[in-house]
Amino acid sequence: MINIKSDFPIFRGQKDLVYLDSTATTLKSQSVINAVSDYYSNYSANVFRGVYKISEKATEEYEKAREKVANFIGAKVEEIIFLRNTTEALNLIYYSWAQNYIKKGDVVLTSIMEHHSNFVPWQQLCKQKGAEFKIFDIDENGKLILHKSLLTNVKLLALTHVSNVLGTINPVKEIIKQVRLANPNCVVVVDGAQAVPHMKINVVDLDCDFYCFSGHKMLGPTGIGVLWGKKILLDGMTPFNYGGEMISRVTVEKTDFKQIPYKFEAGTPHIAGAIALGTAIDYLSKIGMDKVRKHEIEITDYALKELSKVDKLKIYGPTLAVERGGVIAFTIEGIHPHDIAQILDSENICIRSGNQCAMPLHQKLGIAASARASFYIYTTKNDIDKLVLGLKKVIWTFTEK
Ligand code: ALA
Repeated sequence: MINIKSDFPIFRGQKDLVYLDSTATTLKSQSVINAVSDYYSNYSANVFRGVYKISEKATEEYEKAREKVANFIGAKVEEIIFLRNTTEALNLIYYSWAQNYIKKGDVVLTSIMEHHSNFVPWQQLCKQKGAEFKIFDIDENGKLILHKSLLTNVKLLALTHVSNVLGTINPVKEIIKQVRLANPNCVVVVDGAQAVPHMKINVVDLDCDFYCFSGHKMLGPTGIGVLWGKKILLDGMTPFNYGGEMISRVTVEKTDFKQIPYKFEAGTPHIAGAIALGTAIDYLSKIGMDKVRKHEIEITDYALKELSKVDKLKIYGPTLAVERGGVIAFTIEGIHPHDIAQILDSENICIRSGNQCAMPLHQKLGIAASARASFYIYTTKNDIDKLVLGLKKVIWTFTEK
């Protein structure tokens, strides 16, 4: 069981803070904060543009970060594109790949458990192109129902690796295998926002085509995210943004673009963000992703057991901790999730409430909103105990006396 709260300065100022919203964004370790501060304090020059020492240092650190990301997910360095977040990565695929390749009559397959970021672009794409929008449903345990009939003519499969609501870990590798058997030319996009921070990922082993994730959900700063794509696809794609540093030559008549990844990184990037994401990866690697995952299973298992003892509380998603990430969405009969979150906040306990950016899933579950507690490496069993006590207060508040 990991207890590393002392590495996270937020707990120094707020000793009784119970932070259970790591699915929305994680806290930042002192080392990550130091990396941001170090860049701005000591070498805050632009990358690729200067021939002076601090610019060269910035470029070197930025590219080192790209290497760390590549190693972390088993990818080639040139296939790592720094963007703002998962949403931007998915939109890049939508604009630069899907707009050119999806045609009338093609099938685009996704699932009912997607975050809006991996649902709305494909829904809109299908409307624009006259393509068919198909959706994997879920069973009563929040697992995908993998109907073979859905696999016919699939040109694009867009799937989340781990649900940000149900916590379900989808058998992505197996699904990709099946989809490729039925459709050898299918392109597979995986939303890894809730997976990369929590478990060892190897994009080559998964055999997807694109994999997207955000730095801020894995201790890194906000505003830095990653698109990984297969070189053969990225090479054939048009740039997403035009501007500085993504061109090799411009004349009045024409423009030649740089090679990947640079043709997709127009303008000054989030230099400090990328470097500090590299530091976050160092931090996670030092713990070891197996240990990160083991801790998450332990905490989730404990939370599932303790929460199931709370009166009138319904948990959504798989029953076993090993089948889910560190996130538990729940409702309490007769109490609105926003009220739950607000009363918990009065106890300094942070959870998320609302539709969790997954309205189609909530419609499927027959609820307008849910409450959600989510965990990371700094979450302890003591935090879960405080959550359960807090929920008892919530129920007491709403009980007629
Ligand atoms: N995608 C983030 C969440 O699920 C913001 O909370």
